[in-house]
Amino acid sequence: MTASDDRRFMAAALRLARWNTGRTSTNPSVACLIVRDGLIVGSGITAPGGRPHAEPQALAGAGDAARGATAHVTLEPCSHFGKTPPCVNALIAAGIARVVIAVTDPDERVSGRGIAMLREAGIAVDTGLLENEGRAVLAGYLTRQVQKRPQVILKLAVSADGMIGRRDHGQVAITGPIARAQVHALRAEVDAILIGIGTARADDPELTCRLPGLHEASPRRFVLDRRLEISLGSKLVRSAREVAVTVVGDDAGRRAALEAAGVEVWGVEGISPHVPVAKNPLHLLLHRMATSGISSLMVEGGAGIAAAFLEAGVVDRIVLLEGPDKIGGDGVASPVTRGHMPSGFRLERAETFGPDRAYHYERESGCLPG
Ligand code: AOF
Ligand code: ZN
Repeated sequence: MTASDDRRFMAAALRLARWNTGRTSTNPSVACLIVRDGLIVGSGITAPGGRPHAEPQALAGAGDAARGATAHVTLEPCSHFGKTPPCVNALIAAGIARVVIAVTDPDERVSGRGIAMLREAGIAVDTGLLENEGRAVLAGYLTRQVQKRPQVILKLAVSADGMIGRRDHGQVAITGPIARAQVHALRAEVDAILIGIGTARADDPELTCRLPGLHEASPRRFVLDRRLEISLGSKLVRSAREVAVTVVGDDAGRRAALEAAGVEVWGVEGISPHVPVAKNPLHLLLHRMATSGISSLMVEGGAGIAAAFLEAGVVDRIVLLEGPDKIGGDGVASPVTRGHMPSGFRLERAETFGPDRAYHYERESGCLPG
């Protein structure tokens, strides 16, 4: 097989891996293609929920054709007995001759051992193929493993004059239905979504994924609400038993009522009004999210919240949606516009959704932890 064939199959594996992004719990969504004589004879993606892993599914599809074949895997195959036996053992037992890997696994139970075990068994291993692309696909998992916090994606929708809404107004439509559907697709890909109490109050949002068939992929919803002021009648609280809601704040009296409604309450130290505000409480919150298995977080609400995350230096990506209409004098200015982008972010791509545009920025360093 030529180097360009290797790239082509790895690119295909990376596209496949995106399929289950956001649906594999704490496990990364990994893809594996078994290729023999230039043909794909088996393929697998980490199953929703995280298991089985990609490799045994691909090997099962390939059957006897796996003997002497090449496995293209987006992440180093696992070497540990976890909830499933090591994928490395399965690859060896199936008689795979060569393994091509995009990204090595930072999980300390695996990290390098997967590759070493394959080589010890006489299998040729090539690593680092399309590594940067692989890191982008695995960004949530890698950020949680290495930085002990979720990958943070800041999403803002701004009017043509750089406003995110109208003062003392409910939801203002800034973008059209095509862009909105794209935002829902993004929601399906992340583990959690966060807004502030101001947005919860003004917009009464649901924050679920409402694309057909993807409701189950809705992210866990977080509201920063120091004094637990969220209304028990809000859509968020009323739907808490269907899609999880966590309110971050502290008030002994309100806590019980929220918990009775099925809401989880996190009194993160430093975010509580009773504790002096720590240097940066957002770091504590993100650490707690990572410990709870959250690998990716979309921050969707409020100019103040957006500014706080940017100030804390924890934003990895910015998705800026821009509508064609102006809001004018009573608008709430966005902390981020195309003309006013925080330093250190570069435009990665732009898309057109009907009358709207979407600009994707990524942090120049640190977004793809190494
Ligand atoms: C693979 N193939 O498709 C995935 C892998 O809890 P466990 O036992 O399922 O193990 C979780 C770890 O497995 C996770 O941290 C990562 O190292 C690896 N994920 N490995 O060989 C896969 N999803
Ligand atoms: Zn595995």
